[in-house]
Amino acid sequence: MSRPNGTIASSGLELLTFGTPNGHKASIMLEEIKAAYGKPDYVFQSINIGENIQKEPWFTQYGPNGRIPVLIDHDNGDLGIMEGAAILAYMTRHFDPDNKFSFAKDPELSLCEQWVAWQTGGLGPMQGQANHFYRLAKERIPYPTQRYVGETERLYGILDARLKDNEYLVGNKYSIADIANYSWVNVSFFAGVDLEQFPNLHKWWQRISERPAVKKGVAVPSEPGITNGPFKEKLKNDQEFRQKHEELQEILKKAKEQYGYKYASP
Ligand SMILES: N[C@@H](CCC(=O)N[C@@H](CS)C(=O)NCC(=O)O)C(=O)O
Repeated sequence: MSRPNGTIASSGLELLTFGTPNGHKASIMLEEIKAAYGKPDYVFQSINIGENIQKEPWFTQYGPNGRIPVLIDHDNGDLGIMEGAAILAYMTRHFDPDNKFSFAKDPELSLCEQWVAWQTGGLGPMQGQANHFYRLAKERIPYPTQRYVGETERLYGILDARLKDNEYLVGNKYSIADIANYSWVNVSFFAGVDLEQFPNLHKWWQRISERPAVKKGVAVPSEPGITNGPFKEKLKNDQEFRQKHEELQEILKKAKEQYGYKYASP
């Protein structure tokens, strides 16, 4: 595929995205709305963030932060919206008239906003740093490794407690609060967090993973390798991968011991 260098549509919705949790928030929502209402359809472009396409002027014209995802509504003056949470809100406001994935009034409306904000301000940034220090950085540094993986575990504990007596995060209805948080929980193993430590959260993750629109959304722009499903398969079947995983887990364990990490949540 050639390198994207401009928009590809002149009407309807166009999503600029990549196979990451923040990208999945947007694509899952677009697929859910399409499945529930039969419209709108959308086109997408794969923005390889490793190639810095998201920093090019044609992209930052729509998403000034130079990060994916960005949704462009060509039918609304080519309006570009960055930030997964803002995309979820936009889709809700314009394309979810029956509040199938949102809420019309309080207390659910404010609680839904709360859990989306919590994901954007807490879970996403912390788990993003856990990814970086646990797995992606060129060197393994014990302090930030245990700090960010530990904080991600604390946040998973908050979700786990919330889901103890609730099937979904708000009002016992699947909503954008679940979509925002699911997209990150769906890549827990990549950040070094064993989801099975959190039984309520694990069941919630399984329940949401079964949704056809979620499966479709997670496969945009292409089938991912970093989500929990493929990750666990690879652990079973690929010896080299399993060895690397065990090494990283050992480094994490030692880092936690070195700094006296104690799991405490909530
Ligand atoms: N707060 C933003 C975060 C967006 C973000 O961090 N996107 C990452 C991919 S998950 C990205 O584009 N990284 C590439 C870069 O930083 O250049 C959201 O929720 O959408």
